[in-house]
Amino acid sequence: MAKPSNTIQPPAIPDILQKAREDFPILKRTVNGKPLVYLDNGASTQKPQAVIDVLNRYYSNENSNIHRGVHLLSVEATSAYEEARHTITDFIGANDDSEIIFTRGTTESVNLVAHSFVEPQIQAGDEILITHMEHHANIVPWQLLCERTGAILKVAPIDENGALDLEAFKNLLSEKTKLASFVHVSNAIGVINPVAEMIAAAKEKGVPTLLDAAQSIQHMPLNVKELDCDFLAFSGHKIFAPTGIGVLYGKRALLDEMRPYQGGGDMISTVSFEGTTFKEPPSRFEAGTPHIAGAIGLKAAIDYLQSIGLETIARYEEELLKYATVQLRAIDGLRIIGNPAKRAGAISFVMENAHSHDVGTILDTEGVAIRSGHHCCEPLMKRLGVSATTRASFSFYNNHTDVDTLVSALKKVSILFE
Ligand code: C6P
Repeated sequence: MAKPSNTIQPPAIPDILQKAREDFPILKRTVNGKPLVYLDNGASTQKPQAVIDVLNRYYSNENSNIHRGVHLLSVEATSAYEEARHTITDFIGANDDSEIIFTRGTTESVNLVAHSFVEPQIQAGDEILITHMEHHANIVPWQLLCERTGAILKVAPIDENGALDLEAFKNLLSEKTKLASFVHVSNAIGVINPVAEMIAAAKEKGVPTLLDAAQSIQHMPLNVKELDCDFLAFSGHKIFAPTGIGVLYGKRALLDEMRPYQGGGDMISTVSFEGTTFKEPPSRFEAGTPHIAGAIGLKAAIDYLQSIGLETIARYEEELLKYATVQLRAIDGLRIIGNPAKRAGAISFVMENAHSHDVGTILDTEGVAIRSGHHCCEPLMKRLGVSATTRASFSFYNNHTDVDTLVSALKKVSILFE
């Protein structure tokens, strides 16, 4: 069958994004003697100099524990940490800072909701609803919960293009559903879910929702009040901030009713051997010394992102993904996996005769970093009839030259494995 044409104009790069690329020192390095082409942003994004500088400044000038000391360093570190929380409140449109809990990342945020919100109220025979395209972080915590409680995990189906069956999702919501937890943008195939409709349908049935925004928060503007989700989770390292820091947003009324996730320092009001009382949210859910530098780095990353503007980023990335999709489709032996109507962040594909790990290794020799494997989405891979894919995942600092380098490296793979 003739391959589709690859005639498409490269997207124009807005000046602000052209300049922003210069802010990422790592993008100037070489890999295997070739300029780095970083297309593994779904796994983790690179860090701008502004974030690196803030971390350096924090450790050089303010490093201290928070909420504990009366000395100046502790006061400064505490106020920087709490300012970071406030930045996130504004960034996602939460009502106030008490709705923002710092976690280690999306995974921990989901586990926190499972332990502290769902588990105390779920009974054998009750249900948790997810979709077939979830990351393992939004599958396994629910399986473990079901094992502990006798609850049942329900899975909304998707079609062969990777699109959610919205009607089936709606039909699976019932009075037994204690939570609907679903991904906004699939990390593995880039499909954008109709989350506004999913949340509205859940609300209609009185079902609380948790939105996994790990792969959307860095690509499009998000507002929790407009979405009206009950919980939202994301990871700092996928939004240009350090690893080990993430966020769980929760509506204050729900957080108030929730039991602690972990016990320890800083989350208590009083402790005696007879019993302990707990602080109000968010402190109740932040036991022990948190990742202070991580939170401060996350604030710097969000400030940086907002100085560019997520609308600009979303518009440009959409064009870049279109350009990449057309170019990739024209490569002999390459098949894109998942063809959603709306895509963000990632394109996944397989190559005839070549395992995705071999593709990844060959691309690496050309300086191109992509991810290969099941992308922590084994059920999704199985549904789409593959065991693994090669995934190119994009950020605003990628440009059409990156895509062209990927494409020419893939043409070499195609010839090699003919
Ligand atoms: N996806 C990827 O390469 P953590 O590991 O907690 O920061 O994020 C987990 C997670 C949850 N949901 C989605 C949609 C995700 O994409 C991820 C992380 C990475 O796709 C690493 S597996």
